[in-house]
Amino acid sequence: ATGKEIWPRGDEGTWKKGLANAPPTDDDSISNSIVRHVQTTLARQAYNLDNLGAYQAVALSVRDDLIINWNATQAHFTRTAPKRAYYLSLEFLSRTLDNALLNLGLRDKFSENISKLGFTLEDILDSERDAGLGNGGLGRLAACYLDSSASMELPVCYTYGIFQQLIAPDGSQLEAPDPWLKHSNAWEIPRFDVRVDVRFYGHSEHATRNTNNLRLWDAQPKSGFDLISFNAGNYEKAVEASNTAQSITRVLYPNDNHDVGKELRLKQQYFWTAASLSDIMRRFKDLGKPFTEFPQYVSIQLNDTHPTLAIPELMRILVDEEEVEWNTAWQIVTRTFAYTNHTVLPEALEKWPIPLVENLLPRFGVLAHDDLHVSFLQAVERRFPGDRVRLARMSLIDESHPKYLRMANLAVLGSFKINGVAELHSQLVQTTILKDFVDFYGPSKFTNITNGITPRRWLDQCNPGLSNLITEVLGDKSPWLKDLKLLKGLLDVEDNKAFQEKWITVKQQNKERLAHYIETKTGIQVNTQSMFDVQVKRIHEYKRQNLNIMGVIHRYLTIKTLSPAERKKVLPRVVLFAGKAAPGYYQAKLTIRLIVNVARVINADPDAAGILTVLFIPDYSVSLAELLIPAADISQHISTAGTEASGTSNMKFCLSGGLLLGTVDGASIEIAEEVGEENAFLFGDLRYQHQYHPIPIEKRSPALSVILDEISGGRFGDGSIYEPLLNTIRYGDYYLLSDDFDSYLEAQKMVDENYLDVESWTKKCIRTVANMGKFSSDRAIMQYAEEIWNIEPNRLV
Ligand code: T68
Repeated sequence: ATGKEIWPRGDEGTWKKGLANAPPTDDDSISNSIVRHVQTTLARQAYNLDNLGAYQAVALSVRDDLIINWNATQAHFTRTAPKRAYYLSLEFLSRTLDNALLNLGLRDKFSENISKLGFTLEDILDSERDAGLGNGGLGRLAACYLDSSASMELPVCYTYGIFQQLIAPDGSQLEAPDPWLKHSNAWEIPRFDVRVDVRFYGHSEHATRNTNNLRLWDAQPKSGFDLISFNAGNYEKAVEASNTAQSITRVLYPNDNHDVGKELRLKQQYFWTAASLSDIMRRFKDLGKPFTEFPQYVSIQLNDTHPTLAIPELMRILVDEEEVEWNTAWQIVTRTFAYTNHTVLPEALEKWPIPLVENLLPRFGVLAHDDLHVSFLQAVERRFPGDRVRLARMSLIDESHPKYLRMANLAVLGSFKINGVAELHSQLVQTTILKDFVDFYGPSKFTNITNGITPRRWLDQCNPGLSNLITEVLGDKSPWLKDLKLLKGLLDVEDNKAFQEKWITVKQQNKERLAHYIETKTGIQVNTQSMFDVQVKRIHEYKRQNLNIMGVIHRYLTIKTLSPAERKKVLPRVVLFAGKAAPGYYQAKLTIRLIVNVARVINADPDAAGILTVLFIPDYSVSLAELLIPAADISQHISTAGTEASGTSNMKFCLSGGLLLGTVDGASIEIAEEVGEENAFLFGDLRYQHQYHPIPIEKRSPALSVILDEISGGRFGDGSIYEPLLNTIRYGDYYLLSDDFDSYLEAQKMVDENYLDVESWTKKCIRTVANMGKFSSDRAIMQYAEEIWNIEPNRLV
């Protein structure tokens, strides 16, 4: 990097002969490489190789190919020294192998070679554990954005990812640890050569750097083992430092859209941001430029407020370590950071007790509490003299007991751009939680970038049948996968009968693939001639799985009133739920229990047999999503209007030709705009202000009231268990179920009626897919690049 080293050492020809310049693609080299990894890397032999071993060997072979490309990319970046954007995220949700094979264009070749070795690609792909290093949409978004960009580096690593979900005999959720790194992770390349100090309290811990496009950090103590204590017979003390350090990266906090405020979480946030910033700083210093040019070479995107400590950390580095003058340093910082908000829910906005911050990170106590805080308040006071209430709202500090540091306010203060993740959400951010800041800075500091999803994973990889059919119509597959607006070409054939037939066949095959999975996992057979109705996402009151299950009960009670002859005419439905509840979220766990027990009663009732099946599929994950989404006819996104920032699974379902049943919320609004209002089932209106209900439930929604009584009365097992859940609806109804129940049933009726006309339904599905181009994460990431980071594609040729 200094340009002074002579390369290569020794004989250049010898080096060059040994270097691979392109991934090996001929048949023999692929199988040879797999066999070589079995033999030497894994030290195993053909006769005792199982799927897991074969997976590891295949993954390592693919990794060899990736590394060749990756090295070339890095060399190219070093040569051209472009501005870099860094996406700081505490979460990342993915699986790698299939994605890598597809992106390298080597899937078919590997598949053939794997068969020659006596395995199947499917079994091998199934052996990969999910990197469940996230809770929900926010973590998966990071993975979609990484896919859409070759120049991002993300700092996340946990020993235990999101917990594994089990369902107990009484229907409750149980949590088990997810040791995702149990079998060494082929996608990690340990780098022991670069170390970064991360200091807490008066102690410090050490980190090793693992290098990949996804940057993973692991905490290690400065000295691993205290030999003096050990020799003195104090074995616990001997490993104490080691355990304390390693516990930092041990587990993912399993909350989504809820602030937990635990010290270990604050440590994690600081650990990852500090390690990443130090890495960013090292790379910048290699350029030999003055610090005032830092923002010309670096943009840092904060994925929610979780990595916001990076703001005071960069101040600390510049002022304390690099001796940059305070105002200059603040200029640099505020031209470097941008902040993405993912929620307006008050309970999700992060705040840290000041005593905790001061104890763990003494320097930040001073930075945030005194310097930044005071000068900011003075600026607000100058702008709005005497407006004490406004001052209190905008302050970095919530002056309660104890005092709290408000992370969103800090993120806004330290960033040059703030964005929401869908049009409506960005409007709400600017008119509610950050309104004062819009008044203060002006609207140009605030913007919208609607989320996107990667079509490589969420269409080509998870729905190969549909991807192939689309390619039949549009020609070569690489153009439309990179420019998703080309899907519009499908409109030319929407009336073509043969095409419609093929479309229906693909959906049918996807349903059968899912039904097979369900039968193996749960023993329950589903009628694949049914409409598949799916709601999969974190279990949360605002997402209203409760509304869905109440609707299911309504459907069931209606079936019970029909004669056997009438029942024969009912359009069969399979209603599928999946999702995890935060372990400490009592109401959400009760919802799971209710769903499981309602499902049991309905599935055991001969009157409903074949026409209504309800299932809660345990342990929702990215790989389960890949199976469920392509099989759906309809998917539900029914959050209380104004609460779901964007939603991204709504995009995934629509891109797989499932229609949308949803509220006027988040990105669903934009999806309906794009695909045509007549092709989506939106209901309710925008009422994000909570209204207090003095009117009894029997008056607000008689239909809903009946259902609450059925549950109370014990129709689905001991009703008293569900009283806390039922009471939140009867009294208060914060999430407005009673307001929306009747229009929800209306919308469901429309769905049923529309589904009966197969041809018109199929056309709706085709039109939906054809108009989903906007929701590619390629579009989203290019917007970040152009409108926020000011970076350009820097292609390796
Ligand atoms: C989601 N947020 C939004 N948060 O709920 C969703 N929270 O509307 C949006 O589409 C998605 O972000 C992407 O923008 C989350 O997933 C979390 O998972 C989370 C994690 C920790 C703390 C708080």
